[in-house]
Amino acid sequence: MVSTEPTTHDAIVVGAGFAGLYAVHVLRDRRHMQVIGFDAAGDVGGTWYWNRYPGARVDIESVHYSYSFDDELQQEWHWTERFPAQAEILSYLEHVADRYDLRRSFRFNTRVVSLTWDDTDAMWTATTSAGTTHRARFVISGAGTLSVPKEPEFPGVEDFAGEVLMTGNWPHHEVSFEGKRVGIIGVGSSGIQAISEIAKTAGHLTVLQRTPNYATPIGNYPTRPDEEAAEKADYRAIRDASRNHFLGVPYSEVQPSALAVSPEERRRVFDDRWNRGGFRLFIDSFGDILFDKAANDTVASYIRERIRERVHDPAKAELLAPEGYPYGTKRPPLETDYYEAYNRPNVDLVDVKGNPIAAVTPTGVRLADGTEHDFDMLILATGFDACTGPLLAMNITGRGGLRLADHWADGPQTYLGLMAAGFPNLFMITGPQSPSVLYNMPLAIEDHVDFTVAALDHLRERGLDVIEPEPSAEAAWVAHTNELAEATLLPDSPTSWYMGNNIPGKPRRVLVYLGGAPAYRAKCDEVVAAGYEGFTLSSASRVFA
Ligand code: N01
Repeated sequence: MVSTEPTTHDAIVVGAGFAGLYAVHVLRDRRHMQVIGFDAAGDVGGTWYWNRYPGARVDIESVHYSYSFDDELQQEWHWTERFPAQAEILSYLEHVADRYDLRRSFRFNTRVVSLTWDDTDAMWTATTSAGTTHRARFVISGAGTLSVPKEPEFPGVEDFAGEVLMTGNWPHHEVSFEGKRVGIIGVGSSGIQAISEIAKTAGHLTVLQRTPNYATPIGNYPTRPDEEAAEKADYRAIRDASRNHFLGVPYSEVQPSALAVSPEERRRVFDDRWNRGGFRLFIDSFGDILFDKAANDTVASYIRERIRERVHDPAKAELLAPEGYPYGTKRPPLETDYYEAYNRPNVDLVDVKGNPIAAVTPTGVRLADGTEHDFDMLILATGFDACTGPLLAMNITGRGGLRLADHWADGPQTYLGLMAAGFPNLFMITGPQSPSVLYNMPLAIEDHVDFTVAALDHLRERGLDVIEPEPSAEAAWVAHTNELAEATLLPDSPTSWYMGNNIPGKPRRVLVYLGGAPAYRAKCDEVVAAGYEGFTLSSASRVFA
């Protein structure tokens, strides 16, 4: 029997990925708070627990994509590759869980199904999929940004006779593609990584592509001992440089404008960044490619040219070369041998833009013109209900019965991308309208958790225990994030989860803060220095007695 009596804690933490693990560590071990964490997964790992499809790997160098909060941890951990695969990142998070004894504070296989604020005693109540209820004054959501896979939108998918697999919720058992006819829908970062690997063993692989992507080489290589030693010797400087970079990686060779240099110099920069890999082409070539269409055209046409060089069949190359939307307005994927996969005799490419998928049938996929493609296995790499999806999935109700779903009916409304007016003491780590996915996630997470803990300290030192944004501060932040987006080319993308328009019916609003991590941190520092400007701080006992 599950007890229906609520248990009471100082804080509830949602998620056991990078955010939840760090939040539990800090609140429990440094602030000695009584904390309970929940995760729907069977163990720690978050994104890296669920996304275990073939080819899944990080696309920020792990010297940067890792925790910075403990120098011993960053010194002792050894990455085997520059851009490690999912299994190694999961091992890292398991190591973190062991090292700080974090698992004992979590309940796994337990999803938070509702979160309700009680105005009478200023407490949150969480109900879980296990039928338990838990109360706490503070809730820290580490539910993630890309953790709710997009619902399949293909009629008949439940009648498919073979296996349907989702990249964002990949099975834990070994999946063999040997001799199978595999169909895959989606060529975002997940699809591109999966296609490159699955092509190697599938009997036949058919890629159903709607919008071709601007994928560029990741440039992965086995860890070089001399490079690792040099980085570890100077880790603090590396972390400082990362935190002071727009996107949280310490690249430092960006030039102001693609239009201010000669075509030869532009080509030299593009070649250099292409060959060195990572996000260098995107964020360390020219500073205006996300802001000026003419500048963007130069890099877009460069990438098209490089794709055409790599794909032997000119018809396939044409289909793979993206046209009609600017580079970087959809999140740029990084790849290894992706375009070469299309040179294999067992790989076909089908355009489903002009001729969309009409239905999934028991034997495969039928397109609008009636063409049928038969498969033994269908893979959905169709993306996520990004940024807002994981929060809305928790059925959050704030002050006076205000539902988060209603508050955000026209798009997210937050202050600093961390809290929402009417939802006191609910901290959304890497929430919508924060730098989140446009920053280096582990650092973005640490910054948000540290801000949260400092706010709790500030409250405690003053005998207070409730913090929430003022509606006017929230409105100003929403306007600011929208203005920043309007100044970029992002709204020009036909479908991009950055803008929420990859999900039918979702409001088209920018979901990330585009001012860059340093400007964001400066704003947070200003808010704190001004005594938590834009927040109302109060005492549960005084306000609610
Ligand atoms: O999802 P996506 P993702 N019919 O939304 C297609 C992170 N990530 O899981 O573009 C046909 O990018 C859709 O087509 P279109 C990273 O931040 C990181 O790949 O809408 N096609 C698109 O091609 C990334 O950006 C890594 O026309 C349909 C694809 O599905 C984010 O996760 C690895 C369709 C979805 O692409 C999401 O990436 C993996 C339909 N009805 C992911 N619906 C790293 O490397 C959707 N599509 C760290």
